[in-house]
Amino acid sequence: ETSRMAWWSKARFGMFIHWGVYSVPAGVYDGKKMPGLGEWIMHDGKIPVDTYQAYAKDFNPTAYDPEKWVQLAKATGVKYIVITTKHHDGFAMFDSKASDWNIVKRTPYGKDVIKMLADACRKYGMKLGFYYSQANDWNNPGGAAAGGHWDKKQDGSFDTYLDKVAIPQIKEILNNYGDVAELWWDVPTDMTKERAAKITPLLKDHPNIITNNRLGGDVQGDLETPEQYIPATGIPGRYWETCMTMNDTWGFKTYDDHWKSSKTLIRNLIDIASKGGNYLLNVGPKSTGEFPEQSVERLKDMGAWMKVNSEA
Ligand code: JFZ
Repeated sequence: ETSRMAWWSKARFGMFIHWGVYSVPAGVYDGKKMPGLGEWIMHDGKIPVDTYQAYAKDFNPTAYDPEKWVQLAKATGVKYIVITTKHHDGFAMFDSKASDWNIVKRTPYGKDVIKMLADACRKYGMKLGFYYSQANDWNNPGGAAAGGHWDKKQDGSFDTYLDKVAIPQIKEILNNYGDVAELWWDVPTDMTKERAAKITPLLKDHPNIITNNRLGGDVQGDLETPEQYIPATGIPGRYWETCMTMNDTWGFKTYDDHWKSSKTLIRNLIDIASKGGNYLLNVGPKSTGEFPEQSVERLKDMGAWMKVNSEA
């Protein structure tokens, strides 16, 4: 138990990456700047399934260079990366046999960006974890939607969705990309104990994976996940990881200019480290495959601070 968590408790600094089809509308629907999170645009705009799925045709991240991402993460002092393999829009960023709603089948790009990132991480000795939205899925029929469905195409049985889409996809991400450092479940809408109990056994052949506390059905996991804040006195007796955005959104929005300063981000890292937690700091890449320049600038500033302050 302790040794399994050893690398993680020393890591202190991780990079969260929220990337998906939502980087195409990038916060704008029907000519309107949508309030709220970039990756929630389909839900918040009640965008019909067919309309949303058409965005995938414009998702062509030809500038995606995962080695560049990993090298920047390394230079920043980041010890692990956690990327969205599937967010609530249900879009698989990997080659999935369980659903056609994936990057290989539905985009002009046609490549498995998770595989490419996993290869780059292996090459540079970066640990890689996967975010997977196990319950909310607004495109695969039967998937949960916080607040309910808005399009008939979403209708179906949640249990069938779990059996036919979520569970097979969890097996895919666990088995097809090498070692998975961390599994990041999110938003357990409709997840009962019985349903969660179908998922936990999938991890038994992967004893080193670290899991967060958002699977649902009272499963505690290894990590608490304070979101967008730093617990005043840490979380005694539990491992914890504060996840935080650099501006106000996780998924890219063209016009979100509410960036935290590099100084604030460095101070957050120090504050979290001093309280025994990890900082999972988010980047929301553009649909081109590039990090926003404001994120790059902040990561470079953090890297410069890390370098100066790690010299003996
Ligand atoms: C979730 C997602 O809905 C969101 O899009 C993003 O991926 C974020 C990291 O996680 O949002 C949450 C989940 C839990 C809380 C708040 C927002 N919470 O427990 O306070």
